[in-house]
Amino acid sequence: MTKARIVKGVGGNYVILVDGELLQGRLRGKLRKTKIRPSVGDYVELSVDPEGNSMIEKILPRKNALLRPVIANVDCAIIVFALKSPDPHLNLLDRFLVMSAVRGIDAIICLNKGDLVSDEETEKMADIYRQAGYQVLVTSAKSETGIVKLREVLRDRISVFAGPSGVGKSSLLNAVQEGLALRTGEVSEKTQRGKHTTRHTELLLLNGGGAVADTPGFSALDLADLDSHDIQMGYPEMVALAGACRFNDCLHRTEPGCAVRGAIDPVRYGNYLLLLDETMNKRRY
Ligand SMILES: Nc1nc2c(ncn2[C@@H]2O[C@H](COP(=O)(O)OP(=O)(O)OP(=O)(O)O)[C@@H](O)[C@H]2O)c(=O)[nH]1
Ligand SMILES: [Mg+2]
Ligand SMILES: [Zn+2]
Repeated sequence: MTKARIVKGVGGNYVILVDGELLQGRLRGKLRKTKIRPSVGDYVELSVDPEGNSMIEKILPRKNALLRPVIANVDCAIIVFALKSPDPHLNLLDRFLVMSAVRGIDAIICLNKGDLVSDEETEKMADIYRQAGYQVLVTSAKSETGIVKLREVLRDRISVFAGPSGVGKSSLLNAVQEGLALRTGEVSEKTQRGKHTTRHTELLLLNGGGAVADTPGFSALDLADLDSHDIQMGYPEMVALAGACRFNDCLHRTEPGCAVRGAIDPVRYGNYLLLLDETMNKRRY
C-alpha cells in the first residue's frame, strides 16, 4: 500500500499523485457502495495489481472538506470575484467567507479584472473586506498586476480557487504559472455571465512548491445547514464588536444596546441579515 493523493477525478477515473508521479486509478468496488465519494485533495491508500492497475482501497481521514467546490484537505481558499464583468455578487462572496470559516479553511479574497474599473472603485471594494479583517489581493490576469503577490500567497500550501464562472480563475492560474495552459472562456455579452469553461476540479502542482485547485465556477451556495453562530463566523468584524452589545446572545438585529448595528459596512450588514434569516426560517419549520 502506498500513500497517495487524488488530483483529479472524472467519471470514476482518478488521477493520483504518488511520489511525484501521476497515475491513473479507479475505485475499489466495495468503496463505491459507501457514502463517502473520493474528492480531489483526498489522501488515499492505493494498491497496484500485477498488471499495473492502480486501485483506491481507502480514503484517509480528511482535515477539512468543501462541497462547493468539492475539495478536501486544503489550507486556504482563494475566493475570486471580478470587480466587473461579471459584476461582483457580494451576497455570494459573504457565503463563501462563512463556509470557509465554518470548515476551518483560511479565506483570502482576490478581486480580479482590476483593469476594468478605476483604482478608486477597486480600493473602495478592497477596503470593505480589509476592514472586516480579510486579506484582499487585487489582480488583473490581463495586465498581469498582482500576480507576484498571488504566487507568494500560493507558495508551499494547498489552496483552492473558488468563485463564480467567468471571474478569471483559470486565467489567473495561467498567469501564475507558465505552461498550465488551462482553458478559459469569454463572458457572455448579453447575460454578463461566464460560460462554465472549467468542468472539473483539478489540483495543479506549483513549481515554487505547493498546489492549487482550479475549480468550476458556480452561482449559488446553500447555507441551510448552518446556524446563527456559523453565519457570524464569516463576519469577524462583527465578532470583534459583539462584546460591547448589551446582551451576550445579541444577534445584532433589533436588540437594544447593540454595538454592531450601524458600526459595520452596510452592505456586509445587509447580507448578514439575509443569511441569518435563511437559517432562522429554516429552523422554524
Ligand atoms: N479584462 C480582463 N479580463 C479577464 C481577466 N481575467 C480573465 N479575464 C477574461 O474573463 C473571461 C473568463 O476567464 P476564465 O479564466 O475562463 O474564468 P473562470 O473563472 O476560470 O471561469 P469558469 O471556468 O467558467 O469558472 C475570459 O475571457 C478572460 O480572458 C482580467 O483580469 N481582466
Ligand atoms: Mg475556469
Ligand atoms: Zn449586537
